[in-house]
Amino acid sequence: MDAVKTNVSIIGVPLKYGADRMGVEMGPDAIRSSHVHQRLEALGYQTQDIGDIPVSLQKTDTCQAGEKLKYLQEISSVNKQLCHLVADAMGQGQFPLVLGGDHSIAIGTIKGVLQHVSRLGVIWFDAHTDVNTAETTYSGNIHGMSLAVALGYGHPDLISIGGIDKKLRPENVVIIGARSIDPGERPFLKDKGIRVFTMHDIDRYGMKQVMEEALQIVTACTDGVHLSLDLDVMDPAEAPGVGTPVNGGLSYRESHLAMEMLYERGVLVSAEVVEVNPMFDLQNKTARAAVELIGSVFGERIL
Ligand code: HAR
Ligand code: MN
Ligand code: MN
Ligand code: MN
Repeated sequence: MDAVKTNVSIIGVPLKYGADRMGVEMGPDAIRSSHVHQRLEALGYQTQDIGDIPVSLQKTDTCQAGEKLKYLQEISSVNKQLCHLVADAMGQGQFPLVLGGDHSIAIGTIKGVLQHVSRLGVIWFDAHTDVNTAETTYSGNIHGMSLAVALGYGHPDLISIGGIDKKLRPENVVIIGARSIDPGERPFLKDKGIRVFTMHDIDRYGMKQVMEEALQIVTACTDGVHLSLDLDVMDPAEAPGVGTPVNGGLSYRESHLAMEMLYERGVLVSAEVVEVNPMFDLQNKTARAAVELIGSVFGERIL
């Protein structure tokens, strides 16, 4: 991203069904209103906003009690469209910047990127690990399953998006900032060998060392890296506007250091910023933090 300033294609995905909680569908507009375009243009990028993917409730009875995966039809339909749009943007040489919406949209984003970069690394910032499946989920919320789906595990309607053969390899994925991992997710992470840098690791080794190791892993056998940034990775004091806050998250500066180091490495091919929920936000603090972090991802420096 460094030498030539890529064109950035902004794609809004006002999806809330993966979280089954209202408010997160306002995320794309809150981020736009916090001047994401101006921020990128000030850094020398050309931006193109392709607008929001239409989200509709397909059936009123898709979310009955006892249903394992809530709103499966709605979520797979939106992610199919997103996969196409991301692949099309990349085909035109643009950098896709996807604004969520809940984290189930990582399915469509990653599947779209995989059409162009099959050996893809993923750096996943999140308080959660999002590797549930129908067998392990307590909530039935698909935003807690999107990383598993991108690795090829989950409902056939989801793992088939963009082609069943298009999937991440676990050795090319890292999760950073985790502090809420469900019992059923633990064996999955261990069996697949996914490297998780928990908040404990960040406390103990510092963000600098964690990022050095993480970047080593996601770049070793890949041709590009996708950033999946769930704003709940930040401490709720810094980013209160999320649907599932967990205490003990990243500080404002730790978050920026991570994004700055990611930019310096020059390996990013795509990014998504998810889970900003204006209904729980205070004075737009979380949407603003999201845009400030996007600035760092694209090369903004203090001096
Ligand atoms: N692990 C929980 C579940 O599967 C919570 C998932 C959470 N929330 C997110 N994703 N924002 O990172 O329901
Ligand atoms: Mn297409
Ligand atoms: Mn998440
Ligand atoms: Mn999360």
